[in-house]
Amino acid sequence: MDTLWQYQFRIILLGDSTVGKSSLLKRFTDGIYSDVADPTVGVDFYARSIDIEPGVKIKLQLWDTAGQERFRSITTSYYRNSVGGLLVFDLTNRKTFDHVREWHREVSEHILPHHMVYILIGHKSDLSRDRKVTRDEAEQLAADLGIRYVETSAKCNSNVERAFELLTRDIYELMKMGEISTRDGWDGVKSGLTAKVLYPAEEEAEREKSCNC
Ligand SMILES: Nc1nc2c(ncn2[C@@H]2O[C@H](COP(=O)(O)OP(=O)(O)OP(=O)(O)O)[C@@H](O)[C@H]2O)c(=O)[nH]1
Ligand SMILES: [Mg+2]
Repeated sequence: MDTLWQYQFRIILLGDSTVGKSSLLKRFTDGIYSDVADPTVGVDFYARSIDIEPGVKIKLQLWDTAGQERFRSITTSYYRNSVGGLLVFDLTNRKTFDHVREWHREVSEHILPHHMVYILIGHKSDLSRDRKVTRDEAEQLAADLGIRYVETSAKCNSNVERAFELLTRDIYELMKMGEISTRDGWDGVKSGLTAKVLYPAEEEAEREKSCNC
């Protein structure tokens, strides 16, 4: 039987081809890494759950997009239904860092008037000798965009869990504050069957109020 979850978040991976989006996802969902990886064709789908706090399990639906320009018409159709996005660049490839602002602008404009919660990922941190982007530069870009920055390596399994957990936590907190909510015709966030577990005290109070005896 499928594990029960309270919420489902749809998360999308964005960034140039070969930055390591699929490798990051395979490490996070299957715990595997390969030095040989085929470019993604169109869009791939992965899933994993995270226990965000006691009694609250979040199912992540993870959409892996092709970075190659020729698939852009397919990948753009997945932006709208995502609540979170990982903007990924390769720390050893300057161009991929320079393109992050374009990715951010393209996606943000596409989903207007709605918003997405992003995290900036500097990937392939294991290749420290080939680094072309400093941590300071990347942190500055993240600050300009108003988002978090994390350096990851799928090869060494460094910070992979942390990156997904931070993004999930940010979305969850915004949801608890009411800044993100489920809405008809949008698949970014969904409530599971046991969503009431989240606020049992409020539920109890509601029940007492509506009691006629
Ligand atoms: N050294 C190192 N190489 C990595 C890492 N992650 C991915 N790679 C390599 O980078 C190459 C591209 O990885 P992919 O995961 O296919 O990149 P992608 O972003 O999914 O590319 P597209 O599907 O074309 O958009 C592969 O040869 C991977 O083995 C990492 O953490 N460290
Ligand atoms: Mg890929």
